[in-house]
Order: sequence, then structure tokens, then C-alpha cells
Amino acid sequence: MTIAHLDHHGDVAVITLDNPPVNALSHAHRTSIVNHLKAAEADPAVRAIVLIGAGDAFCGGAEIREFNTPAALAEPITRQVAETAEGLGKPVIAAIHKVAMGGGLELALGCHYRVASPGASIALPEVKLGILPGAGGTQRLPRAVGAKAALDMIVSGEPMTSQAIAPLGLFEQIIEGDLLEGAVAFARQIADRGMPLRRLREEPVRGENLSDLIASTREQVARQWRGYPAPARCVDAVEAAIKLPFDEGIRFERKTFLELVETAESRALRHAFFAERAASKVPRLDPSVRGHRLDTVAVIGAGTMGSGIAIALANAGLPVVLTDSDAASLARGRAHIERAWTTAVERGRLDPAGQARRLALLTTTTELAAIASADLVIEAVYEDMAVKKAVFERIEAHVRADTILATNTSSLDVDAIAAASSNPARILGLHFFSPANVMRLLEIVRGRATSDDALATGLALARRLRKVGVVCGVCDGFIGNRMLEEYLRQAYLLVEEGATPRAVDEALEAWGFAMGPFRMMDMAGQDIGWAIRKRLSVEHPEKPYAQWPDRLCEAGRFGQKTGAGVYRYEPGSRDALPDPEADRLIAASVRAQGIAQRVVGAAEIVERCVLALANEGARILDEGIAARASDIDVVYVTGYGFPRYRGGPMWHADAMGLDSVVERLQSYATTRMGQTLSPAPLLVQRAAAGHRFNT
Ligand code: 3H9
Repeated sequence: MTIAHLDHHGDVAVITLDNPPVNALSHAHRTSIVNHLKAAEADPAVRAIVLIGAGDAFCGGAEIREFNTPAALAEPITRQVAETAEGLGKPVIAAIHKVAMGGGLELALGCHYRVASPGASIALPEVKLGILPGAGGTQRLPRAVGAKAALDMIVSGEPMTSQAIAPLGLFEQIIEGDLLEGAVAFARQIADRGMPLRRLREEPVRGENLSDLIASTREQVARQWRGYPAPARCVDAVEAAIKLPFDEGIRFERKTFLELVETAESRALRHAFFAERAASKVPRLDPSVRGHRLDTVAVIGAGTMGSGIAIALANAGLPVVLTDSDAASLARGRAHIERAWTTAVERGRLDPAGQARRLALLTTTTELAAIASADLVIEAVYEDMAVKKAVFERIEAHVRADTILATNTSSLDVDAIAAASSNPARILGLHFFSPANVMRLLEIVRGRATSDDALATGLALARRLRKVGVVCGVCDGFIGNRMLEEYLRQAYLLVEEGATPRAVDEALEAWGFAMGPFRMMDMAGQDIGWAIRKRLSVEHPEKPYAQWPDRLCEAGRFGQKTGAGVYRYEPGSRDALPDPEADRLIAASVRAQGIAQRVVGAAEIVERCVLALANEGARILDEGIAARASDIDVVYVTGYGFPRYRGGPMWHADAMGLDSVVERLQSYATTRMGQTLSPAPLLVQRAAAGHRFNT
């Protein structure tokens, strides 16, 4: 077993955390660190101790997979490891490189001194897992860097670089060059000079107006983190650090940690963490295939999507050639890109040098020949099969034989596009979400002929753009939009049956969705849904739609872009206002169909919409379009505003129990349009076998 080891560098003992990949603090690892600390303490030849990490991290924190198992509670727990270091009578120095997070940082806070390499990422990210730092972090960090900075870090979970946090008092030295050598020299200096052992537990929490700070943070958390229990508890714990003696604060932290780690929200957030990482492991793809080296990427089409993709590429440091055959569209696209970077500078998110670097990476041209040197071409033209095929033909006339070609279609058949190519193996789908420079999700569509090389290039691109790439097979709408169709079907039918659009939006927003379906479709454009319905109602006449949305579209109500959709919009505003005209059109449509409306409650709204997602997810899983249920969850959490603290539609169904899901879906069988919710075969099978989607 690979665990911490102890070496001697003269009179300095070096304990190396060694538990790949991130030196997480499993029970075995914790035990071995404590044993080495005690051995070093007992060894008269040792005058100081350095704790350092092997590989690419000092320490990524507690072993998350141990949570909710006996191993997490087995002593020494992480807090006791930090306490052992703090309690030693010889100086203990944490030497941090690359990553010190969660329990890893808490262990370092237990040490008497800390040094770091430049650029190390320092964080207490527990809140993102629905817990709080449970190994003394909420009590020691405010003592180390002051209450304000500590509260920011603990509540946001966001990392700071070692250089940025050093002046706040976390590090005694930033060591350029060899960290071990520097840390050993530093440790020897401390011992030589007989420097006092700095124990944070003995120091006061620094900062002014701390009650105001706690009160204002509490308010901000309540506004920003509806549905997430952990952020408010993080504030409580820092308040405890301010108000209580250290040991009482620690007891409060532990109790709160143990409560939070059992919550459904924490379990769901941890699922989301591992699901995102699992998505990069693709069945039937040799992990040694690295994909094409990307020196230049070309984007075809300078519309909203194409220019958003160009921004994302340049932001990641990739040279981009953006082309559009229409000079006016190209100019509009370029202006949009330049405006995005100017706004980022104005808001302090980008410095002028960064803006200049990005501009230098961007070439815009109407000449398709300019894509000749591209390693990857991403087509982002109008969503029409004939147009796409024609564009691919022209692209292929200009690029090298090994250039990877991607279509940014959101629903068209990638195999059909590839079939028109002389080399279908190099073609894949890269479905970006709008705005492409903001949204984290990238659906990577693996066609029948897509080569491993092309697929690996798509995955590497996702990593480069700091997006989550989810591989899916070819079907109408891929994972996300195919499920969305079922979700929207229910949302529209619920209005036909008697709910108001606002009630539907409010119910789903209260449940945790970032935006209700009608506000979302008003933003995306009701005409897009209309076009899809027209096509699908021919291809799948067995799947009924509510009719009122078409009536709205026929009246030119396409949403925000036309100032009216399901809601009304004042010029320049995105606020969805009630609109009696929309209500009138809906009522007229329902009357014309002779539908007897009824009272529809919030519980039914949420249940039908959310379970429709999971039900279609089951079909997608059954057909092999998604490799695993967690990939579907990742798509919904990162691309569709599904509440992360509920884990995703498949996780939610698992948490409900699949037999209950089947029972709830069947309960609608007798209602009008009940067949739209008939349980998918895989769902029924798994429920009958007592299995889950996420294994
Ligand atoms: C905590 O510390 C609680 C304490 O306060 C109290 C305790 C009582 N455990 O992200 P990557 C795996 S809570 C287990 O692709 P990167 C990860 O799943 C913890 N596994 O690499 C993946 O495995 P696989 C607080 C972990 O270089 C592999 O490592 N800490 C852990 O892009 C590589 O991960 C956090 O929340 C872990 N703690 O980023 C930090 N961490 O290869 C969470 C990682 O099988 N971790 N793995 O897919 C991270 O943010 C990133 O992983 C990190 C490296 C920045 C460390």
C-alpha cells in the first residue's frame, strides 16, 4: 500500500504524503502520518519535521469516498492528524506545492509553519461537497488569515494561489526552486534560532466589525445559496471561531460536519463531483490515445454560437480562425467578441494585457482558404442538414487530410453529415451550449465512424477549455435536448391542464432549477421549440404536444427577442412580466380543444417534469446513447440548470427509489395524456430488480 513515508535529511525528518493521485487522507494514510510524526518526535536526532506531498499535490483533502463509511470515523480522524502535528514539541513545517485543499490545508494549518511553491492552489472547498471543513479549518483559518478572508474562502470554496494568500499570513515563505530543499533549510533555520512553535489554536481571530461581517455574509448566503445547507453552516462555524474558545469552536465544527455529511444534498454534490470525473473515462476508447495536437482551431460561422466558441478558444490560449462567407455577419461576430473582452476588462475580470493576447490569437476572415492550417475545424452554421453537408464539403476541400472536423449541431444526425464525407472517421459532434464561452457543458457526439483520435481530440479540447465533456451517441437531440423535449412536453401540457405558466416556472424554480421552462424558452426563442415540434410531430405522431405554444408562435411571440412570448418584456429588459394577451391566447387554445381544466398543484408540476427527464434518461441509457447514468446527470447539472444539490435527474430518481418512480409515473396513466409518462422499460426492469441507475 502506498502511504506516507519518513526520511531523514540530516537532523530534519521529512514525512512525504504519498497516496496517489492527490494524497487524499484515507484512514491508512492518516494512520501512517501520525505514526511518522510520533516517531520523529521520539527520535532525538530529529530537530524539525517537514511534511511534503509526493507527485502532483501536497494533499487534496480527506478521502471523499470514505464518507458515510466506518473508515471516515476510524481514528485518527483528519482533525486528530492536524492536532498531532500541532501538539509536537519540535517544529513541524508544511511544504506545499500544487494543491493544498480541504483536509490537506487543515493539516497544514495544524503545522507550526508553512512554506509553499509559487502557484499552489489553496482552498477549503468542502462547501462544494455540501459539508464544511471538519478538521479544524473553520477555527484555524480565521486565526491564520483573518476572519474576512477565511470566511470568503470557506463559504465560496474557491481557491487562492499561494502568492495571493501569503501576505495574509498563511505562509512564512514562498520558495522558488526546489521546495524540499528550501523547506528543509527553512526548518533547520527555525530549529537553529529556537523560534517558538506557532500554534494557531493559541492565537486570536483577527479582524474588525466581525458581527457585521457575519451578518452580511449570512444575508448574502441566504440570497445566493437557496437549497444548499452547507454555506450557512460555514458561516455559523466561523462565527463560532470568533465567539467561542478554540476547543468549543472545534466541537461545534465537528458536530456540524457530522450533520452535513449525512444530508441528501451532500451526497448529491459528492455524486456530482465524481460524475464529472467519470465522464472523461470513455468506454471503448483507448486511454493512451491523446488526440490531435491543437495549434490552430477554425470556426465556421460567426453567429452567436460561432463567436462564443471563438471566445472560449482564445480564452484558453488557442489561436482561432473565425470565418463566415457573409462579411456583415463576420463583422457582427467580431464586434461581439471584442465587446465581450472589453466588458471583461471593464468589470475587472481580465487585464488589458490579457485582452491584447486574446485579440492577437483571433483571425477573422471571409476566406475559407484561411482554415488550411487548422488542426480542428468546428462548424457552427445554420441548423439545417443540407446547409451543413454543403459546408462540410467546402471545408474538406481546404483542410489537411488529418484535420479533425466537428459539427456544432444540437440535434442533427452526425452520421448523416459524416456519410457525405470522404473520411467519416475524422468527424464528430461538438455540441456547445450558449453562451459557449460561459457554459461548462460540451456534448461530444461519437458517430458510428468517429475515430478514437477524433474523439480523444474532442475530450482534450473540453479539458483545455475547462469544460466538462460528456460523450454521447447519435440520436435526435443527443442527451440533453432529447430529455428536454420530454420535460417541456410536460410543462406545456400542465398549462393546458390548468396550471399557469408562472406557476410552472415558480414551482420548478422553487425546487431548485436555475430558470423555469417558460422563462428559459422565452430566452432561447420559442421559435426554436416550434421548429422542433413541427419536425417531431411528423416523425413521432404518437407523441402528443400541447397546442397553445404553437398559437403563441403563430402570433409572432418568439420570446425575449420579439418582446413577447409566454411573458412580455420591456425593451432592453430580460424581466418576464405577466401578459394578459398570452393568457388570452392560451385560454382560447384550451377552449378550442374542449379541455376541462383543473387545479394543478406545485407537487404535480415538479414530479411530472422531473420524472419525465429521468424516464427519458432511462431510454437514453438503454439505447447506449449515454455510457452511464452519471453522464446524464452531468449533462443536466452543467448544461440545463438542474440543481446540483439534487445530483441530476438520474441521481434524483435513485434517491426516490426506482420503484416509487415507476409507481408515480403509472399514477398518471389514467389522466389525459398519461401515456406521455409511461415508464421506460429499463426503469421498470431496474425497479423490479431493486437496482439503481447509478451503480
Ligand atoms: C475534506 O477534506 C473534509 C475535511 O475537511 C474534514 C474531514 C473530516 N478524495 O480532479 P482530478 C480523485 S473533503 C478522493 O481529475 P485535477 C478524483 O476523483 C475534501 N478522491 O484532478 C480523480 O480520481 P479518478 C476536500 C479524490 O488534477 C483523481 O483524484 N477536498 C479527491 O484536475 C484526480 O482528480 C476537495 O474537495 C479526494 N479528496 O484536480 C478537493 N480529490 O482519477 C477535491 C481528487 O479516479 N479535489 N480525487 O477520476 C479537487 O478539487 C481536484 O481533484 C484537485 C486535483 C484540485 C485536487
